[in-house]
This record gives sequence, structure tokens and C-alpha cells, in this order.
Amino acid sequence: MTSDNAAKQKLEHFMSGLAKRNPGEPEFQQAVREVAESLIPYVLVNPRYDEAQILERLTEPDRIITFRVTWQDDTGHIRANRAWRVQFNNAIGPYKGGLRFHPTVTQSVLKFLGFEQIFKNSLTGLPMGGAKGGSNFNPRGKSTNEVMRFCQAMMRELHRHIGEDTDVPAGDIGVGSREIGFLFGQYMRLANRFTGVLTGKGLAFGGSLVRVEATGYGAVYFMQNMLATQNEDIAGKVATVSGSGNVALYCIEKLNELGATVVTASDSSGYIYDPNGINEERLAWLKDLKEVRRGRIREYADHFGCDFHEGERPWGVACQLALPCATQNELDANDASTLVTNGLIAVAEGANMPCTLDATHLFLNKQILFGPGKAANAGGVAVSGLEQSQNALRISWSRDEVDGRLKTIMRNIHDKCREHGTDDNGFINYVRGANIAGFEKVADAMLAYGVV
Ligand code: NDP
Ligand code: 2IT
Repeated sequence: MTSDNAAKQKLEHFMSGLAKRNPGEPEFQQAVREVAESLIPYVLVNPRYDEAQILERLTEPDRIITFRVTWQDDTGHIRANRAWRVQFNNAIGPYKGGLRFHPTVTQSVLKFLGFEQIFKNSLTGLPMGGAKGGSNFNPRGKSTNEVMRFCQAMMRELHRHIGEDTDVPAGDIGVGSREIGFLFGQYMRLANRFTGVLTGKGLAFGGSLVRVEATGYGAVYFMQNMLATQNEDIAGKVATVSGSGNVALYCIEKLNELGATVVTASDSSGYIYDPNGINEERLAWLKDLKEVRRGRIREYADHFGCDFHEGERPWGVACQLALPCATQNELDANDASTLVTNGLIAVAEGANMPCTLDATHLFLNKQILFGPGKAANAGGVAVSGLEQSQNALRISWSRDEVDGRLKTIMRNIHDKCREHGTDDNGFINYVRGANIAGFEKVADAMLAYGVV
């Protein structure tokens, strides 16, 4: 049997076992398959990992805490939601990862996110394990008081399971600085401790400069590093961005600063196409719409007189750079093919797993520069790690200090991907590179611990 065939057979055997153990969890199975495609050939030539069953152990969370959150809405009705914290792996540091509030949140979604987080956090070079949490609570249409009551009710249970040396949550979809403030305030009351138990905090109470911008900026820094390998640059390129939340807004900001023209943004109702670009002034308006007024993207099109495409995603628009920054599986193989036909040269995943596995394969087969989320969007959790360091030291670094460290971390991640992902023909497969580089450190720590 050739080594290729042996790897294929082992992959299918491994995935069929995983599917049996995790029925009805398509997102989790998808995330594991993407990683296993890279890692199985690698463990076959590094049998110490296979003998210690590292892949099998890595794909089973350390624990999942699931609980009811009961709260009262503004009309006095009692509401019940379900919440989780998936503590996936703490081999290289305390559990770390965001909290997501969205009606589509399921255990499968949080397991995929927690699993990816293990590799992402390892790639940052900082001592952070992998976790994710959240709730099927829908923040849309809720008053600030309702959101506050929900966050307080959630923390009534969550506080027992987290701690600065145990598990440090942060934001994700539907959880921004407002929610982190409510969660942190409640943690302090319950634990009577002021400590860095959450990241993404406000600057007045232990937050780090540049954390708000970090994921979006980091994705663009990663894009810059990928383009440099082909003597290309961001200046003068047309970019499509999806989403208009935390990641998308600061991705657009950095792309503008570096001279790209960003022609799209979206939310779950559709996308806007602004052919002249979402310039600085328009971005300021969009930030106010999304961060302050919590409005819909359609209002941008109404205000600036450009096109709104209801119920559609932006991948039909011609561009050289694509940065999906909204949610998982928002870019499929048809979209990927259209993008390539229209002149795409590079993709940086600002969101987690925004490209389907078929789309990812298509990009790699066409030798497009493709930065997978666990590498390209690691800037957010990296600056969270820097927030933890500042909290532990009881100091605050300047904006330039944090941004400088972020740039260095993104360059290092890029270089690790290149080291582990370069094909014989020179093409850099960042997916394989990120998976192997992220895996090595965690797997070596697990080997050192013996059978635990
Ligand atoms: P936000 O809640 O700030 O924004 C999310 C954006 O995505 C909104 O525009 C939202 O539109 C859109 N969106 C959410 N769900 C869907 C859906 N099911 N279909 C279509 N559009 C959707 O979240 P973030 O910007 O923080 O997160 C975006 C992505 O980036 C996620 O994949 C997240 O996991 C990832 N990420 C976030 C990090 C962070 O630091 N925040 C770090 C690394 C990755 P609408 O308002 O209509 O729902
Ligand atoms: O997906 C992610 O990396 C995040 N949502 C950020 C996690 C964090 O702990 O800052």
C-alpha cells in the first residue's frame, strides 16, 4: 500500500469512529476532518503521536458543562435558555476562548469552535488551552437591560467553572465589550475578586488597548504576510469583506489604511456593494450603525445610495482579496469557483470556518493563497493573551506596544505555517502548515504528561 493510500484509509477509519461517537454534530465533524486530513499523514511518519493516541484524545473534550439560564424579560415573562462551556484541552495553558450568543448555537458549533481554538491558541506561541462557550440566547431585539439580566444569570452558573488560571472566556458573535462588562461585573460580585477572568474588558477595568481591533487587524497582517511571499501588496487591491461586526469592521479599517478598496460588507439579511469603497468616513458611519445604533446593513445602502442585495452573500463581486468575517460555512465551493474566475489571489478567514471544506479544497487546488481561520484570525485571542499578561503584571501597555506585539505574533504564525506547509513545488499550503504547527506543541505537552 502506498503511504497516500494508508493515510486515506486511516482518515476514513478515524472519521467514521468520530462520526459514531458524535452523531448529529456536522460542524464538529467538519472541523475535525479538516485537521485530520493534515495530521494523519503526519502522525503516520511520527508514530510516537499515534502510539499515544494523541488524535483520539485531542478530539474528545476534557469536559462540557451545560446548564440552564433563567432570566426575566422586560415584560416580566420568565425565559429559559441553554448554555455551555466546552473545555477542550488545557495541555499548554488555562482554557481560553470566546462566548457566542446566537440562536444557531448548539453543542456541535461550540465543539467545532473549541477544537479549532486548541490549534489557534497554540499557534500564537502564548500559553493558552482551547475552549469555547455560549448560549442559544438571541440578543437581536433585546433591550440592554434584558441583555444585562441574561449575562448576570449566565454568570451565576459559569463563575464556578472559570478563573484566571483555569479558564478565561472572552467575546465572539453576539458578545462584545458591553456583554463582557456585564459578565465581569457579575463575576466580581459573586467571587469578590478583581482578577483577569475574562478578556475583552473595557479599558477602565483591565482591558487591553487594541483588543477591539485585534482580530480584524491581525487578519489583514496575515494577508500582508501571505502576499509578500509573492511580492504582492495590499495597496491598490479590491477586497470583499463579509459581516459588519467586530471582526469585519476592523478588517475594513486596516485594509483602508493599507490602500485597498473594500467594496462589500454584509449582515445576515444581505450585503451592500459600494464600488468606490467603504472609505474612512463611510466606515465611521457604519461603525456607529453597528456598534452604537445596532442597526441593519441595508441602512448603509439607503444612506449612501448604493446597492443592497437582500439575502445574498458578497462572493459574486469581483475582487483580488476576499476576507469572510461573518460566520461558519458562509462561502461554499460555487462561491469559491466564482471568486477564482473573477481574479481572486488571496483569502484570509477572519471568521471561524467560513469556507466549507469543498471551498477550501478548491482554493488549495487552484493554488490561491489561503489563510485558514485558526491562523488568520488568531490576532484576537493573541491580544486576549496579552491582556492576561498585563492583568497578571498589573500594568497596561501602550497602543504601539500591543500593536507591535500583534504584528510580530501574526508574522510568526505565518512563518510557522510556511515552515510546515510548503509543498515540493513551493506552494504554501497554510491549512496543513497551521494544523501541523499548532498540533506539535500541544501533542508534545500531552506526551510529556504520560497517560492522563
Ligand atoms: P459580531 O457579533 O460582532 O458580528 C457578526 C457578524 O456576522 C454580523 O455582521 C452578523 O450579522 C453576521 N452573522 C452572524 N451570524 C450569521 C449568520 N448565521 N449568517 C449570516 N451572517 C451572520 O461577531 P464577530 O465579528 O466577533 O465574529 C465574526 C466571526 O469571527 C465569527 O466566526 C467568530 O467566531 C470569529 N472570530 C471572532 C473573534 C473576536 O475576537 N470577536 C476572534 C476570532 C474569530 P447579524 O448582525 O445580522 O447577525
Ligand atoms: O474565536 C476566537 O478566537 C475568539 N472569539 C476570541 C477568543 C478570545 O479568547 O479572545
